[in-house]
Amino acid sequence: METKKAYSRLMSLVLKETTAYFHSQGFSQLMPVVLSPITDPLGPDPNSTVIKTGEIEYLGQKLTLTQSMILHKQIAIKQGHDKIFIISPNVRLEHPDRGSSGRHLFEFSQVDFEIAHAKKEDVFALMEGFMSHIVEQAKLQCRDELSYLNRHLHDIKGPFPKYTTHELEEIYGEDWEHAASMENKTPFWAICHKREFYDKQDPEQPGHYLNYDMVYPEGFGEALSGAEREYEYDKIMARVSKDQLKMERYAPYLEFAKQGLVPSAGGGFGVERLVKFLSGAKHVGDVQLFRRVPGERVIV
Ligand code: ASN
Repeated sequence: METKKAYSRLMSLVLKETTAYFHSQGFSQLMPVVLSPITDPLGPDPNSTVIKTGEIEYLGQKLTLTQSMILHKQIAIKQGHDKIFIISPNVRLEHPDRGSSGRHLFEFSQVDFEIAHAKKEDVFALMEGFMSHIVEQAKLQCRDELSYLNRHLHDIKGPFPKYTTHELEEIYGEDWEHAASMENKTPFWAICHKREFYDKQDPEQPGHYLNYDMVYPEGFGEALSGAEREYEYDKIMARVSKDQLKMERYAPYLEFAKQGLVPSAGGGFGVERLVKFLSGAKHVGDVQLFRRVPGERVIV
């Protein structure tokens, strides 16, 4: 068996079983958006190394390449959808230095989902069930591929441990992600990150956020990021202005927000990073048939 083929078989399994799992939980699958006047600002975030947002001009309109579908997810929920997921291509033009992290791509796909009126605990339960399902199915349906790749996967069962980022910083220092991921034997949740304006601030503890990352064990690092969302217009406007974002870049989204968004929670996880975890690949680019690694020239 070719190594590339083993990765592709695992990728195919992930796409099939992700779709099956989210359908089994009552989600509708939506089509992705690739070009839009609005996209996720991805910051301000001190850890972000996106050097610019991809943009094209078409018939006099400036359209950005999707960095994530978060804003469209909130608009879809406002339009009456209650549980949605999208396998969404994202373009993030990362600094070439990120090529050596083993975890960054400038073009990848994420499974982006959102649930109306949900809380973070609903997302925890959904994803804990998902992780246990996907590992079980990989072991069952891709036994030959895993054995060829010499990858031994442990069964996964929720609930996962939960730590605040403040606790993690105290134990491991500011760069806690890698050390904590190395030390844990199961995926875990890291709660409360200072992040984009759409992640809800805890009304009872200003300066704290109702958001979360799911982190893989064994040093595989961040798997998912998500949050309960800001949905009240005044709060969104205050956050957008605090982040010094250009209001006009978000005008169509802010117009929807003015008419009233619906409370929701959700998240997104990278498909390639999940395949990297399942296969034990060294670099996330290895699991892509057509590599998109920051700093490497694109062949095809
Ligand atoms: N998909 C993430 C979310 O739902 C956002 C992101 O990818 N930046 O919060």
